[in-house]
Amino acid sequence: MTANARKINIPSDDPYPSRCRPQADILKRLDPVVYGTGRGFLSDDRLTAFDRDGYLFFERFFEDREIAAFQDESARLFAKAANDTSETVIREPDSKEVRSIFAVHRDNALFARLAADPRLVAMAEQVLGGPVYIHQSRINFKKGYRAKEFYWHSDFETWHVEDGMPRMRAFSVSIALSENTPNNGPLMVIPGSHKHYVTCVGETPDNHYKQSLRRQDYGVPDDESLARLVEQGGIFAAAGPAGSVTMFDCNAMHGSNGNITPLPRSNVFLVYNSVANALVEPFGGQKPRPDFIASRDFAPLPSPGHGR
Ligand code: 6CS
Ligand code: FE
Repeated sequence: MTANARKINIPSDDPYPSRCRPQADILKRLDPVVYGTGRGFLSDDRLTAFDRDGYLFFERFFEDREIAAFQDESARLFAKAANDTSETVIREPDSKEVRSIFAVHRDNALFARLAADPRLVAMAEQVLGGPVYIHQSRINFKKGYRAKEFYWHSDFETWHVEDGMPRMRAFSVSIALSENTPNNGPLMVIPGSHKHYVTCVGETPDNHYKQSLRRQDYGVPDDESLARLVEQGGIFAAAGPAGSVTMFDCNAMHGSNGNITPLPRSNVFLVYNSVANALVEPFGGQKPRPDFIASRDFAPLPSPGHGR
């Protein structure tokens, strides 16, 4: 359906309109980054840094023995997914190679336990200011040799337009299941980019996720806006050993290069959303994406309390 044929009914009071105008804009973020004010897992310095930069990096968050269990399970899931026709299995754009497996927090006991890890939930409740649930989870395998990139994007821009996430009150946790080196396509985040909302041009195709999870062409920033963000904040590459964790705000501009080395860059991503920010109708006016990408089970994760 062409852009003229479908009326895009963006709510007039939408503070974060995107993919509805012929030119890109950089709008000011209207939401706080850190909602909670109480003590919690993160120190005041860490909270200040997250508010300023939009991400935090923890070199060895998980012990080797913890990560070994996740590595074994992700290898088992990868092998099983080879011939799996489940919609949760996403393949590379130009091969049958498994690129991602979604909804591991929902479908797998070990990753469900990881999503409920008291340290992660305590961090999420502290930053998001209350009870949280998992909006999305996935393992990105980025096996070596021919793995393709994840182009620059703000997750929130997609989650707002295509999933109906109202405000910026969510963040992702990326857990390295293998060593992320400067060469094998580590996650890159633009520090400070979370404070700017880059609107995108181009109208979202129907069932966009069937393409975007393989290679994202819509909901990506224009070159000029991207250059401005990098000029202001530079680029942080999350290189670190297996077990390291990168936590990044839902609106932080991020991406990762392809991986042509023989060294896999496998990470598991967990997205914590505030229960107060539960999904409504997609702001782009289309039908909601399936549950395996954008959960509509808003039941809060058990709260671990707020010990540091
Ligand atoms: O569309 C999404 O929700 C997914 N796409 C990317 C590139 N990052 C967020 C998420 O995994
Ligand atoms: Fe993303």
